[in-house]
Amino acid sequence: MKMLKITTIVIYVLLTTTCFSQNPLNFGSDILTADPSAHVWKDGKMYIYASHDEPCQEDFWMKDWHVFSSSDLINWTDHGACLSVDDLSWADNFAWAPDAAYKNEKYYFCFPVGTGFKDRKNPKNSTKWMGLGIAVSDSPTGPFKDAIGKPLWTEPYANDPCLFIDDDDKGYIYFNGGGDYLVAEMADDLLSVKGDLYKMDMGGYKPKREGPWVFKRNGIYYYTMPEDNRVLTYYTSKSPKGPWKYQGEIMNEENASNNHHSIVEYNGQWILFYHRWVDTDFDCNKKQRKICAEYLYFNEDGTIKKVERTEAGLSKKL
Ligand code: FUB
Repeated sequence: MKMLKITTIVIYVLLTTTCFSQNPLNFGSDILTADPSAHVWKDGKMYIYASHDEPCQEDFWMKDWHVFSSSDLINWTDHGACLSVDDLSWADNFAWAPDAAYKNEKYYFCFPVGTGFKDRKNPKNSTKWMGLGIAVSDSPTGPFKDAIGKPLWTEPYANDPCLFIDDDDKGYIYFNGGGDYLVAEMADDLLSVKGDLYKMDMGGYKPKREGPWVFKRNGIYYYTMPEDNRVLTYYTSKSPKGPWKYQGEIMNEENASNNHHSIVEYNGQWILFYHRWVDTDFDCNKKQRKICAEYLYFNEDGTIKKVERTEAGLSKKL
């Protein structure tokens, strides 16, 4: 009897922690992934465009990006590297948080990359520069080909792009770079910026932040971001260029670590993808980044309900 009880408990623990534990997402290997940019394309599948950490990385020296896809958000396929800095003539490092878009029956991959290095002890010796490139493919999984052979612009410094296509098919690029919250309208072919970078009105609140993510729901535009690089917060607006109204926190900070994210609707349910710093088996014994996901809910008035990090993630019953 005692044996039966123990076996039942062991099976229960295994089922709840192994089979039903979906965070971090299971990409079928111990690949280290961060900065998930999630999109649902016309085949109905979810695609994640992610940056790829080297094991035990120290200063975000990163070389390529991977694409993952899933039909049930539980079983994922790693389609491999969709682009690498080795494919570029103008940058050789910092393959950071990318984004993707579908327009003109093509898939566009917008990527931040750079050159040089950051001297953290003597910042005046730093030579690091980062800019945004644009690559194109006929397939959502790539391979993508650098479409213009140079960055979209060289000044100002830019990383963490969000390429948002509005319902009227106009494309906008939002990015991280300095204290200004900038956006630019993209040319119809998404291969250049149309007009000047536009400084958005953020309602008087412009904290330090990284990767913005913009989406639209029920006619409201949402500008979401890791505020102070760590706490997911958001603004809303009636226009893709603002003015924006600050609305507060989506997900709190964990271990003073960065938390890049994206928010997307899948079969009527909204999902938050984000990364978490987790223990791994790598020799360095340091926490490393892996992508996780949670359901996200809205209040009646369109505000976002705060999201908690869970082990179960998307395996929870809706
Ligand atoms: O992955 C490199 C950088 O770390 C990203 O570009 C930032 O958003 C942060 O997640």
